[in-house]
Amino acid sequence: MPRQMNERQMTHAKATRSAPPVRRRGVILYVTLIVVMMAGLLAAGLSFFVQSQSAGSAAGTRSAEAMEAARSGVNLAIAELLNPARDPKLDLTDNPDLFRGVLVSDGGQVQWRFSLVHAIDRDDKTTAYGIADESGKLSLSGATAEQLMRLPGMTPEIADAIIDWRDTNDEPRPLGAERDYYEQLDNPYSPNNSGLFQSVDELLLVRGVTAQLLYGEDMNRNGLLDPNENDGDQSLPLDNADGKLDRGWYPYLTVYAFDNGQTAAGQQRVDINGSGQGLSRSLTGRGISKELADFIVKARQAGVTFANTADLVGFDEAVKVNGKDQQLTSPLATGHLDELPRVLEELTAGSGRGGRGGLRSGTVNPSAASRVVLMAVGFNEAEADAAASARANLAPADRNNYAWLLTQGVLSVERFRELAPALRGGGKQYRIESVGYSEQLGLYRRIEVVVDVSQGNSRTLYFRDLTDLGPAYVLTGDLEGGKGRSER
Ligand SMILES: [Ca+2]
Ligand SMILES: [Ca+2]
Ligand SMILES: [Ca+2]
Ligand SMILES: [Ca+2]
Repeated sequence: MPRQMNERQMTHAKATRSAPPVRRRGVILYVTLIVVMMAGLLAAGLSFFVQSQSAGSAAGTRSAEAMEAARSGVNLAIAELLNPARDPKLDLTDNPDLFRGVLVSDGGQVQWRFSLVHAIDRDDKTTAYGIADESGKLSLSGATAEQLMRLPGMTPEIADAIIDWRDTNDEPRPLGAERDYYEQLDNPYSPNNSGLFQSVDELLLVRGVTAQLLYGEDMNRNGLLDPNENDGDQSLPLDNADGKLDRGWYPYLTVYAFDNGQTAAGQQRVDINGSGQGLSRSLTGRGISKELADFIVKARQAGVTFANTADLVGFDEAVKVNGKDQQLTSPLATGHLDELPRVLEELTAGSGRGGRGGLRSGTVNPSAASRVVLMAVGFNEAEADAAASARANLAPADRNNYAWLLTQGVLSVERFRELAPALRGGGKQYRIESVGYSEQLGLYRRIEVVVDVSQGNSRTLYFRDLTDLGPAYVLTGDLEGGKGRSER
């Protein structure tokens, strides 16, 4: 049986053919799409295509065009993420020149554009135009009860219930809830008990978690306090009108971010707890200085096991080498931190967080984490504020690891070593929120996609149509202030 295109794919083909993107970087992707679509067209038969096209209502077509504009934004983001020749200085997190109001089709009377948008937690701004790194969120599958407890509004009962929901046993924690609780409900169900959350929304099944706690007052999910979110019960949502936005837990949690134990370039990190002849060569092979490599090898020979790569910083201890006491001092110390970014990027300290195990780690990337998340993993308020200020001026390449927390004076050496087990570098899972819109028509579609690019291609982990929540962000022209109209 020939594969037939559905209406959406058809409109996609039409929009793609009649509306080549203005920006060149989108071209290759579009070529791929066109090839795929043409293959589908041939299989489906041209007559079917023509017939359906004329049957579609104008409104439906417009809506589909808005969706295609939004999808073009996602395609551009993925193309940039996968571009091996991408300039490391290019800022993908907040780059209005690249991601705001990008023209995808110009039919004279009607233009279609997209903007990539997300809430950002920085001293100087709250909205960013670009792609969000999912590694800045706390992993629901890896968070400890202690970390969960630091989320605003969390209770010990709920934190325990979340861990119980996830852990593979049926033994309730002191304040938790397991199978026997869920199975006696009026509409009984079983706890997850697989070790891994499937979605953040799954939290709603956990005892004590309400929509109010999970989603807060931010009904349109833009991280901004909109008028209806601060007028009490005059309009939905039912907020407390206190002039502050309760964002709930949703923006701080993820089930998608994981550390696969690889460098940004895709190489497995070198274990500093390794041994033997090969260790020194492996280290210098990754650009580690002879001096530091020698120190690591010596420490290993003396029986030192490092808990974390951050423990290389300021290491200064008496050890026994061949039965003799010797003071071992790391060359990596305050004033000599040039290699720290490379150390954090290229090296690991055994018992790696690789593979699916990475999903279970409660580590976050401070370059992308909000203050709430930083505090959840142990930063105090002053440190979280200092981190938010420092990273506003960070070069994009410096966000790949967390050396800046030390080199920019955000943390002391002691605190850096203390917090390092909860920290990680940049990830390969990204959240792309794209609004496709036409100012002339006042129409938009808004979508949210999470992609994983860790395998060298793009895998979609999550897709959601957010159109019903409003455009939510300042786009351009008529849609400014979120006054756009949606048609579906
Ligand atoms: Ca359990
Ligand atoms: Ca809002
Ligand atoms: Ca309200
Ligand atoms: Ca409020």
